[in-house]
Amino acid sequence: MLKAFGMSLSGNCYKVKLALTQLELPFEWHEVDLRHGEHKQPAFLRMNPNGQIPVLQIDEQTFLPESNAILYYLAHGTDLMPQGKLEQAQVMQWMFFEQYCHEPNIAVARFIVKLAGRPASREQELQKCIVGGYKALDVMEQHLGKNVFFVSNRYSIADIALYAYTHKAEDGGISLDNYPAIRAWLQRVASQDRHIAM
Ligand SMILES: N[C@@H](CCC(=O)N[C@@H](CS)C(=O)NCC(=O)O)C(=O)O
Repeated sequence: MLKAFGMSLSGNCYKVKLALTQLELPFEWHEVDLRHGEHKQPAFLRMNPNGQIPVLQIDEQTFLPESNAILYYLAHGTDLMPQGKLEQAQVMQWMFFEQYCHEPNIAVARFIVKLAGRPASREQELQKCIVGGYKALDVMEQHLGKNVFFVSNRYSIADIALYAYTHKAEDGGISLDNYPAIRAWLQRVASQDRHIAM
């Protein structure tokens, strides 16, 4: 049985739970206590030396960290991953975009506001994340104005990766009011079979 180590408040961990659920894969969920530093203890570092969640345990010896690598592993050979070489590369394109341009802004803004209580010492960083977050949303809006999903107009792990923090963007003070195509896409994602809320 697959085991997923994560925290329910985390969008990166939600990606994994959503894909496991939609693929109807049996799994055990292990909630990791980040507040007490469980992810920096030797037992956790043996699974992920980088000390971050999520981690997927595949067998006794095999641990896979990095949310988008886990999505790739789970989706391989399923309807959540397109068949063609170019389409698979486009899935990677959007998942790299998510990790480099989207998550570091939208997830971090959410963390600063919602989880860290918006300390004055992080206000400058927050404003930078908000600017970067809107820039990422502009790119998504442009694409979703012409496409119903990110790749081949079919729901895939690219949508799961980008949905996780986009649908919580307002937690970090990033408004979706000016993004009608993104809002319509969020609804399409939420209406997929076996969708679960974060
Ligand atoms: N690139 C990683 C990022 C994972 C990540 O940022 N995890 C956060 C929770 S969402 C974490 O473990 N933070 C604790 C830390 O970095 O010490 C992924 O996509 O899985």
